[in-house]
Amino acid sequence: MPQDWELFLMPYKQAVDELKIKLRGMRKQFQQENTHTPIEFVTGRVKPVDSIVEKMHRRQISEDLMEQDLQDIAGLRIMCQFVEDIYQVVGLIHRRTDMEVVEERDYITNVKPSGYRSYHMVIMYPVQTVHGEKKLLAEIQIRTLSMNFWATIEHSLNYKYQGEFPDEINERLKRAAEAAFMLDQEMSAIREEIQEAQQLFSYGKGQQIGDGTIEGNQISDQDEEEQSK
Ligand code: 0O2
Ligand code: 0O2
Repeated sequence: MPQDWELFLMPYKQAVDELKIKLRGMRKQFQQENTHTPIEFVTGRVKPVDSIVEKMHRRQISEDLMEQDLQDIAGLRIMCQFVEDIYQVVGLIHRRTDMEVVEERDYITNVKPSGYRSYHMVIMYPVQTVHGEKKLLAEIQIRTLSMNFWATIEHSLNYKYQGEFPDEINERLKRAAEAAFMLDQEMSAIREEIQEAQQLFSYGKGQQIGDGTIEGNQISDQDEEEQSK
């Protein structure tokens, strides 16, 4: 195991910070162009040391294979409004030249037995360090707000039951996963209507008025801050 975890994780932290800025920048660009943004918000984290050690034991990963086999030491999450947005984001990531997609897992088409849905991409990302370039793996999970709601709750229940849910909870979680996906499908069915309304709303917020001040600017700044979290 690394003697100095903080030092070992430094490039991973740098990767998460850089990727958060880049992915949030994509959202900003769509907003600036006044087109529907497929990215609602972005989060990221470096896997805590105890989780790294636990996963290595559980999956019997040796230390020399840690960086290659633990693909989510650097983890990013992109939340979208619609399922269609997920696939747009996947396309956008493929087209970038500053990261290379090395693996993809579509748990939307291939739903996990738990009911989990998300699109996972593993990328090779180069960070610049004082010792030169270091290429490392990062995992990007792309999901709708509804999928995120389900995954967050199921994940927190996991802490309580350590993956061994009582049958009734298991069944209810599966039903909840299907209900969450039905919500996604209903929203997709009226997507154009929703996007039209959102465009009108965001256009109204940034209107210039006579004296050059920006009407609704305060609300828009606050909103922007919330959304970028
Ligand atoms: P836990 O145990 O889930 O509570 P910012 O200041 O906004 O730039 P900040 O505060 O560093 O960023 O964090 P950010 O980006 O808002 O998100 C951190 C949280 O995102 C984490 O919380 C995770 O819940 C979640 N997260 C984001 N990406 C991933 C991922 O790929 N995998 C996992 N497992 N979680 C992710 P905590 O407090 O670290 O953990
Ligand atoms: P964290 O940081 O606690 O979220 P595995 O062998 O299953 O651990 P694998 O095969 O490398 O992992 O990757 P997979 O299954 O593509 O993705 C694992 C990550 O996806 C998990 O991270 C979760 O963040 C998320 N995930 C996968 N399945 C589920 C699920 O059933 N429920 C929830 N809530 N999340 C899921 P970790 O390793 O659990 O770490």
